[in-house]
Amino acid sequence: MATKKTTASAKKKAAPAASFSLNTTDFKESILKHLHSTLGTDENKASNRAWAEATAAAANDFVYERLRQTQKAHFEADTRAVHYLSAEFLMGRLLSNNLHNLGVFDAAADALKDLGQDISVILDEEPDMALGNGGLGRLAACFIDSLATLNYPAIGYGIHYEHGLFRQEFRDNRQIERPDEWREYGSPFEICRPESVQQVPLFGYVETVFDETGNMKKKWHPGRVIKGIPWDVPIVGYGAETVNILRLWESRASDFFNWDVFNAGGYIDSQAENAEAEAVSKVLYPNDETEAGKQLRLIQQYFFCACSLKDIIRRYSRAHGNDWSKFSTQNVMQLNDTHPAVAIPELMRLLVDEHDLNWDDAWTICRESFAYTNHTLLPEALEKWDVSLFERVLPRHLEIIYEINRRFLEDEVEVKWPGNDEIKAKLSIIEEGDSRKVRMGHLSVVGSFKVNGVAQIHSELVKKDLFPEYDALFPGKFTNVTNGITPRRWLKACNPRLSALLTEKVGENWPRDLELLRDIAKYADDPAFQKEYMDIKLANKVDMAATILELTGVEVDPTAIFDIQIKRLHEYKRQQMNLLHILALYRRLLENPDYDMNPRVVIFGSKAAPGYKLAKDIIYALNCIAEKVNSDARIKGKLKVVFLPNYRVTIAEKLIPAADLSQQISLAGYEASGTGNMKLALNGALTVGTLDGANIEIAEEAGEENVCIFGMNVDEVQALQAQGYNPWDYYYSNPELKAVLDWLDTDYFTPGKPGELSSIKRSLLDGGDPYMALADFQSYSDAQKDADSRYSDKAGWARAMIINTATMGKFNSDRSMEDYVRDIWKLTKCPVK
Ligand code: CBF
Repeated sequence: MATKKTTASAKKKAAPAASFSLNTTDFKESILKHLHSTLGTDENKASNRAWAEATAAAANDFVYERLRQTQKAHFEADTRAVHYLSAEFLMGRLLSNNLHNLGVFDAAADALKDLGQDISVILDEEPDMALGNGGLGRLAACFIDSLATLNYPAIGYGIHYEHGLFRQEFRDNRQIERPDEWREYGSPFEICRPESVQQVPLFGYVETVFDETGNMKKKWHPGRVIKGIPWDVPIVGYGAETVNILRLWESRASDFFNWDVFNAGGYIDSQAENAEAEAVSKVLYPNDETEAGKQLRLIQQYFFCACSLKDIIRRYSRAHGNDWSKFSTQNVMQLNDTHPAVAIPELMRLLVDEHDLNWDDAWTICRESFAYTNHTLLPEALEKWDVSLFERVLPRHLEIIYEINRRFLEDEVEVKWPGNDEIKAKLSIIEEGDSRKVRMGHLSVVGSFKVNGVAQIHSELVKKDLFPEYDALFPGKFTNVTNGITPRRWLKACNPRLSALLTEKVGENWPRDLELLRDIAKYADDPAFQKEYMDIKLANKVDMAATILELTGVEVDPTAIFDIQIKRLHEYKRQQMNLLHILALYRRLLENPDYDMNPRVVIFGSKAAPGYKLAKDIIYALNCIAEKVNSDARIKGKLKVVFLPNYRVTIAEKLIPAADLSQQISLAGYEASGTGNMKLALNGALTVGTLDGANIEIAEEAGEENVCIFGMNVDEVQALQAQGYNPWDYYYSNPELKAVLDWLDTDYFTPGKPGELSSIKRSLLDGGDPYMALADFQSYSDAQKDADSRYSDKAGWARAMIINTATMGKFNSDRSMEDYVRDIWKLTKCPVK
């Protein structure tokens, strides 16, 4: 375990009280008042949903008041603010989170109890707000929670998708996708702001015109204009001093166009136009790090960036009129991946074409205002748009990008590397070839003042492998900010038993200052504390076992090892390697029913992108294997496999407190950071992981002896790739591996249908095993064996879990925010009285 940092006990102090108080009686009255006057119903007939909405409304009385105070304070102080532009915000449920952050969860629970209601049933009414795919969207949600908690002026900007990430069902063991209906009956957590509607131009052509002084100007004649309607979701900081907003844009047909068409007798046409406009914010693209080269996606990206920038400019102009000299001191825009990169040419267009700034001044403002976070090195996820598509949808932006690129190549690249066309081709924002493309990653680097990766190793690889020439050209532009998670949601709210124990030991301020938990390390060898800690883990596992039974019909033993892999399904995350290990265990048990291992439940939660065939095959295979293994009496229940349907934030909140092992088994160099790894370790699980992403930093914090590290490191992976990797070598040299791979070709798991699982074997052998699962298999299997024997040592295991909880302070998203503030955003806090 790392020894450092201030002693926790020195910092022990009471959490700042919320700036209001609400006791059980007041809360009860408020819920009843809202049940009657907001929902128009009565306690004798109210549905669970009505109770939930009345509870939300009672909380909102405080949220809105704090929101008003916050906005007033920000306006009066006129301080610099960060605008977090993100195509995804994976918020999960809001009611429980808001009650916790307001400090009134217990009062609400007691009030509901007095009214004959169970708060857990009421909270279960709320659908997840799943406006994101996975890590990137959930990170954005944690960050805005932390920004509000730390009293920083910040706005999240995104898209108000009508349908978030699809609902996953299993039919005959296969994933099927159903639409998500998170706001079918509206949502009490958002406020429509029609007064801030924006118009968004699209398509059309560009005309060259001359103004009265003879200066040449460009005039864009859009072919269509759609409307962006803002919905504000209040973001309640912990302690509820600051309430910031997340502003999400919904698309609608512009009244002007629609009305014209309608008046001209084209009722059907006007409906079609409505539908087309509304399609823009209709659905979240269900991709995670896979390419989605669709016109609609480019329009989505432009739509929310255009609305957000106009909104930012509107707010700026209210205080500064037409004086642009302070724009970049007042505003910073963070690009969450390349999805909002089109904001760069859009700001140039607004400044040059609409506000008459000259190019150089506008470009200086742009470059001082944007910063970019890279979240992946996977080439397929680094967006590129066909020039022809850009030209059709955003003709003026393409011209601007060409001009940015021309100046960049001539004034910067040529100066640094005179006459070097090879480097110019590499750094050009436009990729030449059969179909020319706009490289959004390049645009983001060129147009930003800082670029950061999301874990130390990832940020190094961004510099070394992804953008080495840019790093040489722009010294100091590239930096690292390791990701984080909010301890409010991911420990305090989701694991109330452990939270209570921690509060008892280190005081109530740890949800803000997670480093305080270091203090519990001193109890790591204390048998009484170990018992308390492990009793809590067991109670959480008992709850989880009930949820598993309810969701899948599978009965599991809560004393077994709960071995959990929860994340999107992708070959680089290597669920297929976990699958091979399950088969190896099963085979060992069949060969020897007394095979020495602790009972184990392997639990998966994961969605596959609907078009990602192999990922869906892996889900199918795991479900088929689960069916067989779970019903095989010969292995005496020593191994169970569970795939929970429709994995989402709410399921994660139940699983994470119950985990013993956290599977973080990506091929080294491919997982930028991971954040599930942080949540699981904070709740005590031991990481079975590769030296990839934030796993490395988790091992540094917890100490190598408290994690199970295996597999090749990045250098070894790159060396093997360079030397020429041949998966068949591993197949022929490892009999167990060969046997489990061959098993996939039989009909053992798919009776009467041999070959149904063969695509997995094929991808690992004929397909070249791009993520080297076979190369790491033996080392993975050894690490799992090591984890199993450690589990048998009850005191040693408890100690390791306690140390994991104690040492995850670094991964508080408040720390990430302070890093961004110090190194990139340069914000000052704006406390709200
Ligand atoms: O940085 C947040 C997360 O982003 C991803 O999910 C992404 O979408 N690129 C990465 O895959 C994660 O490693 C990372 O933690």
